[in-house]
Amino acid sequence: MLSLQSLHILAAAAVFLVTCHAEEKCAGAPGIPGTPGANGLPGRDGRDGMKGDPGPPGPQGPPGGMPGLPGRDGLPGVQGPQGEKGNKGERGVPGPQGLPASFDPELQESLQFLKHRITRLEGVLTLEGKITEVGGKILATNGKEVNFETTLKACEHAGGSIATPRNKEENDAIWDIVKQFNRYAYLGIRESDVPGEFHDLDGKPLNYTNWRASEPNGKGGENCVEMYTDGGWNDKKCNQYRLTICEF
Ligand SMILES: [Ca+2]
Repeated sequence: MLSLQSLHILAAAAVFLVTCHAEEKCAGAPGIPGTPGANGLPGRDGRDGMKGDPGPPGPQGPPGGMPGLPGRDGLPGVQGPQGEKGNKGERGVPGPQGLPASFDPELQESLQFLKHRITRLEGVLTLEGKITEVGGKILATNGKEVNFETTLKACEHAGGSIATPRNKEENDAIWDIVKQFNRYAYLGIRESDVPGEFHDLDGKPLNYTNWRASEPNGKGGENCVEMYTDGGWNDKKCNQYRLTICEF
């Protein structure tokens, strides 16, 4: 039993269907919405986010807790002062043996060159009266007058020793310098523990002497020896100022 209203709807629908057939395209009537579908699978995880700022330091732990890990090394300190010089090392192993000097032409040439130069230098110094050669010795003065101890030091400092005549030839050579400067000079001779007995500075007895008449006469009171301007010797106190003459 269709109601009147339903008939109207069917009639409209029929007209509509006819029109539809005529145009061969139909706009369907909106259907009834279906039921919602089931939930899909969960999506994949997203990428990691950026690292956050460090958090504030935590509160201090209770007293008596375990010590923390050691901190990092600090900056290097200022350089300390230089240490003391160490002990001298042991002597090294000797190197390989070289050619004998007589077989080494280069060395021989150098020696000849040096010999030539030294001979010329000695000639100049002798000519100017700076040195006197006698036997194997070279005698020289700096022209200064000082006491005995200072004479010893001055000669040693120059690489030599105080003039000590071992024979008449050497005594004459020293005498030449004494005459040239017209000053007395101390010799490398001293009185021994026995008064009146003199020896050289090594403590050896004298093989040559040239005492003046009635010298030595100090009897233990004059421990040094000076050369007069006549070349003779006199025992004398060591604190006088005498011409420095050294031998090399
Ligand atoms: Ca005397």
